[in-house]
This record gives sequence, structure tokens and C-alpha cells, in this order.
Amino acid sequence: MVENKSPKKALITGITGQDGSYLAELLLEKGYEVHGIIRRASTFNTARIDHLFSDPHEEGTKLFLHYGDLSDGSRLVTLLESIRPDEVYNLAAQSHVRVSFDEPEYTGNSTGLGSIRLLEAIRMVGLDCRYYQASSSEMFGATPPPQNEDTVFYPRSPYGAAKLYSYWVTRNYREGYGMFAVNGILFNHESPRRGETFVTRKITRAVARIKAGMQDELFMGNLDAVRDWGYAPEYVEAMWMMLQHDTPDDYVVSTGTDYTVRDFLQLSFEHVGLDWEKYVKFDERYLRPTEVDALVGDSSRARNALGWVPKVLTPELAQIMVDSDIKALEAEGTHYIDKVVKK
Ligand code: NAP
Ligand code: F7E
Repeated sequence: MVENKSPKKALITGITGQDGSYLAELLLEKGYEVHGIIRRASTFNTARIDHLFSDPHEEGTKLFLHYGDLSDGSRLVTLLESIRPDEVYNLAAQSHVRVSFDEPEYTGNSTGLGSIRLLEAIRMVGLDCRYYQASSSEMFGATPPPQNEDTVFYPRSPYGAAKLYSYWVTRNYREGYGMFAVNGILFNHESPRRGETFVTRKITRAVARIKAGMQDELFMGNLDAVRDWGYAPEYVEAMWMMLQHDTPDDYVVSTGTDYTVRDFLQLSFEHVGLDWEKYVKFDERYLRPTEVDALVGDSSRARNALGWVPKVLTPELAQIMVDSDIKALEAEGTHYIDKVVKK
């Protein structure tokens, strides 16, 4: 007799974000039924996952979206009750560090309290599921590199402090209620789908526009900051691996390499044969009240226990992102010609 095994179900908060979109892709490829929480907005906000949709009325649809918000605890309860996922990935957050200084209370509510609402909803529903918390290297803040799972936390922003709260409640629910709840402590990871106001994407978009003659200046803040930039599609694989392991644990995910913002500028501009120093200007608006000077991760635990190894390092990443932004601009141009000029 053929066993009719139903697919695993996953729920992703933050499915419309960079990581959520890659994770949804990965889980669909693995045969999961994927459910995502999206926020109601007056404009479409699903651009990063539009390519994953099929007609929801057709049989065999594997991706389901539900309106919800991490600030709405009762909605999380009703969603978990009706979906009953095997795995929950909590990726939703106000994720911009600079913005967290402008909106500290909202950041605390979504990036911090949002996690306890979700964990508590899982407990109230009595769901036996595995839980992934999107923790961040920002929690290390002022503690110098290399940083690993035993490094002392010293957050330097409302964002970092909110993530630290979520980190500890995840551990608390693991220790207190025996939940399979893990923290992935991810260092910066980027891609062509990275939000346009994070430093890497801001740079690669500008390079594409400068090369096309559409822009001739780029205003930046602190160029001395050191970051460990990896490739987002590889990092979501690490998230999945953590939830497949026999025992729940916390893991640093990083490449272990260090580059300054200045290095990233040079790598990106050089890729199209331009000298970054001719275009980049300083604007103090991009400085933060407290900066995180250097984040470089030691991911030995993830490498040894999960077998996770990063492949794309910062120089290749910069090239992938610049090439993608150039292509996107060219596609926009073609679209413009089709729409306006040929009319
Ligand atoms: P992102 O692109 O900014 O995506 C954030 C997602 O959260 C979006 O889908 C956003 O929805 C959603 N969201 C925000 N507030 C919400 C709320 N109150 N309720 C429900 N959904 C909400 O972030 P990312 O780069 O993919 O990162 C994913 C997670 O990993 C975040 O928690 C981030 O803090 C964390 N993290 C990221 C990095 C990194 O380098 N990328 C490193 C460490 C940790 P909208 O699309 O509607 O805005
Ligand atoms: O800044 C400097 C800035 O905004 C990187 C988030 O995904 O990773 C991210 O946080 C560095 C900082 O990322 C500009 O001061 C200079 O030192 O790209 P970012 P982030 O703050 O490291 C962590 C791990 C997360 O968890 C977060 O969610 O670049 N910098 N000039 C600039 N940064 C920006 N955004 N814009 C500038 O013009």
C-alpha cells in the first residue's frame, strides 16, 4: 500500500521580506505547504513573493497568505489554531537599525513583544511545533569580534535591545516549557532582494544608476563600520537546518570575513569600472547615535553541528547585487519604452 503522507506545514511571519521570500521558495521546493502572514496595506506589498503564486482556486496550491500583524496577539492565536503548522519561522520585525532610533517604541512592540505574542499563542493553542526566532548579530553590539554563541551581548540600538528580548524569551520558552525553540543569530546577509535602504543595496542600486547616467552623487554615513556580509539564500537554508536538528540550540550564522563599508563601495564601483571616491559624499543624517563598529561571526557551531558552510563571500555578493540592479534598470527602461514610447 502506498503511504499517503501529508506535507509538512510551515508558517512564516515576515514572508514579504527578503528572508521570508527566499525561505518560502526553499520550503516550497522541499514540498512543504507554506503559510505566510502579510500585513494589510493600501498598496501591494508582495512583490518579493509574487512569482511563487499560483491561482488559489486551483488544486495543488501550496502557498497560502493570511492577513495578520505581530502586534495583534488574538489574530496569531486564531491563525495558529486553524493552520496548525509543524514549523513556525518568526522573521517579522521592524528590521532597520537606524529607523529604530526614530521609532523605538514601535520597534520594541514589533521586534521585541511580537515574539512573545507568537510564542505565547503557540503555548495557548497547545501546538506541538518547532519555532525559529530571527535573532541578530546586532545583539553583540559593542562587544568586539569574533562573536560566537558564548559572546557577551551589548546591544547599541533599540533594535538590538528588542532582538535581545526576543532571544531570551525564546530560550525561556525552550527551558521553561520544553518547546523546540531556537535562535538563529544571523550576521548581515544581503541579496538582490535586500531592502533599498540597507547599506549594500543602497550602494549597488546607486552604482547601477550612476553607470546609466541617472545619478552622479551618493550620500553615505560611517564608512569605517566593519561587517560580515553573507548571501541571504544560503542563510535561510541554515534556518531550516536548525529546525531539522535532533535537539534545539542557538547558532551563529556568518561567513567569518570582515569588510568595511568603504570596501563594499570599492568592490561595487570597481565591478563596473568606476572610482567610488568621485561620487560618494558624506551626510551626517546617516550616522547613528550609537554605532556598532565591528561584527564578524564565528559560525563553528553551525558548521560542525549542522554542516552549514557559506559559499558566496562579500566580493562575489557585491557583484551579484550590482549585476542584478543593472538588469533591473534595463528592464525598467524596456518597460518604459513598451508603455510610453511605442504607444
Ligand atoms: P525585512 O526585509 O525588513 O522584512 C521584514 C518583514 O517583517 C517584512 O515581511 C515586513 O512586512 C514584516 N513585518 C514588519 N513588521 C511587522 C509586523 N508588525 N507584523 C507582521 N509583519 C511585520 O527583513 P529581512 O532582512 O528579511 O530579515 C528577516 C528577519 O531577520 C528580521 O526579523 C530581521 O530583523 C532579522 N535579521 C536580519 C538580518 C539581515 O542581515 N537581513 C540579520 C539578522 C537578523 P512588510 O513587507 O509589510 O513591511
Ligand atoms: O548598515 C553603515 C551603518 O543599515 C550597515 C539589518 O539587517 O544587519 C542589518 O543592520 C553599516 C552600519 O545594516 C550608511 O552605520 C554607512 O554601520 O546596512 P545597514 P545594519 O545596521 O548592520 C543586522 C545584522 C540586522 O539584524 C538588521 O536587521 O553601514 N552605513 N552609511 C550606512 N547604513 C545605511 N543603512 N545607510 C547609509 O547611508
